[in-house]
Amino acid sequence: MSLELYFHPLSSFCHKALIALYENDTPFEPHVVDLADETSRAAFRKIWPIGKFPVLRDEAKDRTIPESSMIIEYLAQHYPGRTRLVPTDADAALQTRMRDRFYDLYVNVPMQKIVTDRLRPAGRNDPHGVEEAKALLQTACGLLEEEMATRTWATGEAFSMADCAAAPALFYANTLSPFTGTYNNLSSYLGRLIARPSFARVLEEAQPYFALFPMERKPEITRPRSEPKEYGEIAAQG
Ligand SMILES: N[C@@H](CCC(=O)N[C@@H](CS)C(=O)NCC(=O)O)C(=O)O
Repeated sequence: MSLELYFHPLSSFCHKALIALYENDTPFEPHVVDLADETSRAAFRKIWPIGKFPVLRDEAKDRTIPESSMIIEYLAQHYPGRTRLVPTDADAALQTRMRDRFYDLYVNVPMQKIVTDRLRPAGRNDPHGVEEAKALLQTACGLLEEEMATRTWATGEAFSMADCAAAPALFYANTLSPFTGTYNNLSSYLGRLIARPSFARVLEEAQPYFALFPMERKPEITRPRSEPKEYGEIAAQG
């Protein structure tokens, strides 16, 4: 097996890469990185000194690929499958990359800021930064809510890299402030993402780790009961 993925099952950016791998049943060797463990962290930093995951290692081509979007671009180029993660048409590819950037920078990053602030040592929190992140997240969700009124997937009717980015970002954002009632189109889109077998598998594998998630309320996956477009909402348990 030539591909290895360094990741953590709770990490939203790692979910994004895992969805892409599972979409095309791309074989890879998983390496779970435990940043709390000195040996695991040091071994990972030898592979990628920046220390952020996911990182893909391709032994056959002797390539190390960091950054979730670059990993998906690399897979689309070198290990394509039935789901075309990046369209071949240049304009469609641009739309996909734009949506990928939007979900990463304006949904995932502010969501992470809000969540990771809870992990900071007492007295070292950043309330101003968290307020800014909350405002950015609301603006982004408002724009996406309008956009998703007429789309099945992030860029239209075909599942792509942009949906790999959207799934974990929206999943965790919904645990901070549930979409139902406020962002109904986004809520339905999230339901479709959760019903997608690739993301359902990622969430199932993350389930044992949710106890470590620094939330007041832990996320729980509610499976679609009949019509995937309408169900699949996330409930939060107290
Ligand atoms: N731009 C990067 C972001 C990666 C990222 O922020 N990963 C987080 C986990 S979701 C991480 O490695 N956190 C550990 C740390 O910052 O020490 C990507 O798209 O892969």
